[in-house]
Amino acid sequence: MTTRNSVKRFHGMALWFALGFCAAAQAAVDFVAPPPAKGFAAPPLPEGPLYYPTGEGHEIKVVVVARGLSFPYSIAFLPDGAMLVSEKNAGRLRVVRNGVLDPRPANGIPKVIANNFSGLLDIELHPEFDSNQLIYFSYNKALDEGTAVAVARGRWDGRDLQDVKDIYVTAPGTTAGSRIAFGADGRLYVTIFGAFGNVPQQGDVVDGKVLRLTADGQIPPDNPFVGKAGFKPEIYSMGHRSATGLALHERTGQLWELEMGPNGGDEVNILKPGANYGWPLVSTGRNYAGPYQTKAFNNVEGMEDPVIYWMPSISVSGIAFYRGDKFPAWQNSLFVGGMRTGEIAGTGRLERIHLNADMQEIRRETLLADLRRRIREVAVSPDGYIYVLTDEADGALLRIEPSDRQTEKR
Ligand SMILES: [Ca+2]
Repeated sequence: MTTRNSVKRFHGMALWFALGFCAAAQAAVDFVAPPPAKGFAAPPLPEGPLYYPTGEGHEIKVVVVARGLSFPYSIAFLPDGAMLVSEKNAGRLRVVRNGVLDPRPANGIPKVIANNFSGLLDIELHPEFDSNQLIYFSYNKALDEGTAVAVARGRWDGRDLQDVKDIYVTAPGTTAGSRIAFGADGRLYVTIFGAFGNVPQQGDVVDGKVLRLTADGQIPPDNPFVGKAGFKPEIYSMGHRSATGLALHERTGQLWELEMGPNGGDEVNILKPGANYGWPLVSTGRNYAGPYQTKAFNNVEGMEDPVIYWMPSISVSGIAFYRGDKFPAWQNSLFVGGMRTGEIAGTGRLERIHLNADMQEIRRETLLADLRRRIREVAVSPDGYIYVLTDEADGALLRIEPSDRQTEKR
């Protein structure tokens, strides 16, 4: 069952009930989403740079590095300064060298199954890439019995991926999205989306979970559910809706998880072994038809509360901590991409969350909202620039730099 089909089926059910053919009409009301807003069209991206003021007082410059990317999803930085970009729907791995997009996609990506949430997804370098050249990626693949989420790795030869093989494949029957990241412990963390039904609370399926694997795709013996009846041993944490982002905070070693709620209830969580993050039993958000998802917002026994949340939703996508020398006022800020705010198209943005030394939110600001684009990914390069991807058929790679023009002091 694909997520897209599920949505269609809910709409079909709603129509059927609304027409009065079923005595259980009341039960279907929750699935009747109101008609969507018209939203905002995106103006063309200019040839030249854009300049913006920011809440901390410094001006930034935004440059279009590459265009024509097909629904780009993630970014990885190579030590030689090149960048890798995954194109979700096209299932291609693209390379940007010296600020120029190579027209030739890299070889080595297997055939992917693409829809709203699936395709070629996240890319990560092995922590010891310098010595082993290993690159990991997650994608959706067709098995004989149905579609699955897979994590694969290959060796980067400077142009292409060699010796690509799957190191982990879910059971068939899902087209869920995924993000991957290496933790401070050298383990590979894998998110599997789980927006529909109660699957995030079921220990015998991986949907709606964060998984923890060795770099070879095996199950570490110290995983929290190893040997526990009714639980898959690869599960690290549960109760996640759609975990669209993972970011390692280098100073603390914490892994921060970004999670998309429905109409409200987008969350940032700090991952802990064996913890339950609540979905669909606890949420700060409303569902798409309007009612609150749950009575309980927080402080529920046995459930972890988010450290940051959004109500209404900004449709969260990528997540990254800032570290580097280009934006001193943004040191340790958390950046989160948003694709749509408050259920209105054309309202994507980049959010910056200012954290104190204890990693608590003290203020936040919205950036890039006037681009009117869905921001799919945010990533900080080793040299301290911030890159974002726009989620479009003609998607763009943008770079945020310190301003280089003389302006009047405000
Ligand atoms: Ca939660």
